[in-house]
Amino acid sequence: MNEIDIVRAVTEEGYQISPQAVELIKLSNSPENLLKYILSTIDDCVFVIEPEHVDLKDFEASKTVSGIISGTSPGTVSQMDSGKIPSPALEPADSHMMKAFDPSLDALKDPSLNALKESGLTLGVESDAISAFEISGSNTGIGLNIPSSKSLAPHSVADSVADSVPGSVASSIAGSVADSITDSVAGSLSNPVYSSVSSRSAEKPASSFFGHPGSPSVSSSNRVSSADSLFSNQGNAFPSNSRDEGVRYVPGRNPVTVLSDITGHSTCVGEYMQFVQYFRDRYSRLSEIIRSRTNARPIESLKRKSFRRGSDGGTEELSIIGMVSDISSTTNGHKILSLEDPTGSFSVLIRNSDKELFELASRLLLDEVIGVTGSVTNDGKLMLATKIIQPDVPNSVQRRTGSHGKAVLISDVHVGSSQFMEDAWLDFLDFLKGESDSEDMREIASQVRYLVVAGDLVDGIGIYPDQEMELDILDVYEQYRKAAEYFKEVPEHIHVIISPGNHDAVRQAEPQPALPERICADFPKNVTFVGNPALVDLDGVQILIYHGRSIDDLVASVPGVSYQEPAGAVLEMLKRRHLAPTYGSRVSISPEKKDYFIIDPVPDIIHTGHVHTLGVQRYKNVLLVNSGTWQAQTEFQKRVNLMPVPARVPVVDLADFDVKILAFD
Ligand code: D5M
Ligand code: FE
Ligand code: ZN
Repeated sequence: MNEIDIVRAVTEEGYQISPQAVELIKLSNSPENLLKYILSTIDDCVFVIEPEHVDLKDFEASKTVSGIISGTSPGTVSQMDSGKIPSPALEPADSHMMKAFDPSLDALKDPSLNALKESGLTLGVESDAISAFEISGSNTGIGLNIPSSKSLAPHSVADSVADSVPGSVASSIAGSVADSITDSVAGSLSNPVYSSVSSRSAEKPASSFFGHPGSPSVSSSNRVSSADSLFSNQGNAFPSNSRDEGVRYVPGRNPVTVLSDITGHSTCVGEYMQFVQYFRDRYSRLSEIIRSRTNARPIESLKRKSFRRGSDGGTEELSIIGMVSDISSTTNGHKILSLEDPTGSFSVLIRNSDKELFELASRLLLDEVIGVTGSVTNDGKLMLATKIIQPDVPNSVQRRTGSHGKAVLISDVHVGSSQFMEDAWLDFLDFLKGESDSEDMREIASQVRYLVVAGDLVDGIGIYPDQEMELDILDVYEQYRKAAEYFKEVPEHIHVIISPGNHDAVRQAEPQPALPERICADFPKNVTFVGNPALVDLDGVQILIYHGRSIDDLVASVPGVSYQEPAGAVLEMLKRRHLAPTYGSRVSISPEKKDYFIIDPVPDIIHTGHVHTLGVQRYKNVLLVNSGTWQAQTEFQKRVNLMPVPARVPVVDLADFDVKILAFD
């Protein structure tokens, strides 16, 4: 059990832990059991586990412990961890380097807060006072104008369940579960096994990402109930090795290491606890990234007066990290976010007078994980935000260097479609074979080491209504046989990596595993099949391959993101460090143990497709490429005015990340 496992296991239970305590636990000859023991016996009012809570007596230390404890008094945050693991239980309130909330400044510029002042209430600030300028009477208990059906109920699992047949898990969950189970050819969505899974999950309360009890009022406990605990429900409480699953090395002149891939590792059977565990993994890993930049506290602690008061008794600013479970607007046009962490949920007010903050809040998506800094009202029910922090990419992120040659990035080939542009595709194959007419093209071709396909290799069958009207090849296996023939033309030294998309013959729920053996068998040896998404190392350059179905969601919900500039959507993913932030929209997400959509580590390249348009952007040393398509405009695309960019190929130089777009139309 390493440090990360210990910290994760602790935070999943709603606690934090000091590095000294982590070191002590590591010294035990049975760290897992020791940690379970600590977590099951620790006093409820403790937030930070310190060395004093670690009793090695019954969990014999394998090494001497004296050096660890001496020199650091319990509760002192060492240099190593300062800013990472706050110890609010032991630090005096005034030691936090936080800006005091100054009601005389921003707050008074806000007309609604002026209204509040006029209403005779001081800026102390009670949330009841806020209700003086908003409509009161909702069932949130804080008097704000949050639509009652949404109030404090997290979006994802709760919403999905909400509109389902009573007593069963919502269609979106059932769909993803179903897909997870079948692992087979797309289109088998009506398999009866799904309904039995849904009804098995039916009795469980599902109002929370983290398995909080079903009631909209937040539990006073700072941890999930023992029935929902990972420790009580799972044989192995610590997913310690899950992170290493899927590492696969494919040697050769142009080697490939598959670093992260669901293929062969799907654990999902669709039980309620798996959704809870999925969201916990998402939260704990994304919050860890944010925690390196802000000193956040567990949400539960905001409800304690002592934690939200400065030394002078006034309101001080503090930070929390939560998953966005609801976004709503007040009648005065302010925004209310509901944030949830493993210890509870909290409402956050974003005032529209703070233009920059409000603009950022307008781009937030349900289920993304953010940090928020602000001051809490006296009754401990509302935070007035002054800052929103997304996980983002550190400025210091370095590009991996020292590689050479070129990687050709394509997607959305759609073999089998009557709109498949075979002539252009054959020209492309000629280019790869070094048979282009132009000398320059032959020179580029001679440097190509990798060809990466980000999904929709074939058009498939039954993906959209009336699709068969636009198919040249009606049998999906025939489509793959045709594709295999094409790939036999690609020179052997070029290592081809194929990842599936929503038209391919694997489960529709993401993460999708690699194409099945029956299909792969027809392809030549230089093809490596991976899942979707997949993080792959191309001889020293890390590329994250994702088909990009979530781009449809991002275009629909983030202002300024469009199909014409698809790399902009990928940029939004990168800022959230997540490939599919919103659960339950167009992307059907299977609740795996590990959240495969988290962008960690930061890759050198993110390669997406799906929307059939081309886009290249750079953001803090990360190259974002959305490759186009080999399919001309379909009837559907005509109807929605989607102009595809076919037969254009981005070629990335692996030494300097320069991108050239080659045209084959
Ligand atoms: O998706 C190509 C793009 O077109 C992607 O943005 C989805 C959209 N699309 C295409 N056909 C449909 C239908 N029938 N309904 C909804 N959205 C559609 P691709 O995955 O390549 O088909
Ligand atoms: Fe496509
Ligand atoms: Zn697609």
